[in-house]
Amino acid sequence: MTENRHDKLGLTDEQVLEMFRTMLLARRIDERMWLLNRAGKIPFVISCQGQEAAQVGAAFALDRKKDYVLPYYRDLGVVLAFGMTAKDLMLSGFAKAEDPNSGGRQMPGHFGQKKNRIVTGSSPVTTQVPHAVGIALAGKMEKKDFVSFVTFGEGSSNQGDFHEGANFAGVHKLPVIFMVENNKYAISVPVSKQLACENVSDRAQGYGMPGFTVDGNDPLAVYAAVKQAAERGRRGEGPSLIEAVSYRLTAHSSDDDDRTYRLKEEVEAARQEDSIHTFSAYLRELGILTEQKEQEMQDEIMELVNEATDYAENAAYADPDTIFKHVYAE
Ligand SMILES: Cc1ncc(C[n+]2csc(CCOP(=O)(O)OP(=O)(O)O)c2C)c(N)n1
Ligand SMILES: [Mg+2]
Repeated sequence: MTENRHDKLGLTDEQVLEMFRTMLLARRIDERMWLLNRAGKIPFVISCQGQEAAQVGAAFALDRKKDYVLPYYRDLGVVLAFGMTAKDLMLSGFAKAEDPNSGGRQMPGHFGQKKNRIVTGSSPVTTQVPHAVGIALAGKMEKKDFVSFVTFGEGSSNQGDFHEGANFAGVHKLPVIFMVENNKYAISVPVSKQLACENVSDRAQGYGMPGFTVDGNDPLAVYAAVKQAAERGRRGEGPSLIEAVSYRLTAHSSDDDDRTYRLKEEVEAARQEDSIHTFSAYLRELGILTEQKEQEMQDEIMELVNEATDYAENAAYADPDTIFKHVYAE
């Protein structure tokens, strides 16, 4: 018999259903974006597929009314949980004026929405890490009790920005949660050629913080780790490093052909552990999700995705006269 694990974590049946729904919504938006890209309608996709459990599990462990998130380009699950909508994301895919991230100026995946404390990032990977540390420092100086949550890939954990940010946060005991989404690849480079240590979390020790490696296909495992890290941060005990291990189920982006560097058998094997299926199975075995309920959820989500697609496709592009907005002082 399947053991009820979410109960022990203080999560209700409604909350885990909402976690599953958010994971599924992220997946369906992402899948639609690939279709639109291949149909020549949107220029670029960079996927969350395979990482939804880690993203949603983590976001649900935070205070979504108070904490700051500095997501990286795959974090559809994080930004949806923090209040971005399917429509917002489609507007970004189509690069339309109403895109909340940048008014259609940045590439998709550069999430930013002030009202939901989603902090915009740059294209050079890992630059969001020192930003997150700075926000945590500001929070500490102003005696606020939010935590700052930042994500990045395992490949990006080799960038100086990570090491400098982690060290500063460790020295000053700042309320930052560093979450590495280890999807086993940095474009074409497998993790065995990226890291000299076994786990990214091993690096935590060097910066005076705890480090944990968790199953990134299990939203409850990630939830538990991030919850602890957030409590630690709010108690003034400093930062934590969490590595959520999963697998990148798609090519790096819509401009990449992964058949040139990995076997399709490897991808197929990873699909067996796809959290969308394993978490659905968990909920079904406990009777929280039924076939009928899941179908209703699928239908409701597809309607949302269809509406968002139509809306964004028909929305206006930015007025060329606004080209210098947010670039020069007005
Ligand atoms: C500083 C910098 N170097 C290189 C790139 C090009 N680049 C974009 S994504 C990426 C791979 C990052 O891999 P990882 O951190 O594991 O994240 P993943 O894409 O696997 O989620 C690279 C090299 C970049 N954007 N910025
Ligand atoms: Mg990676």
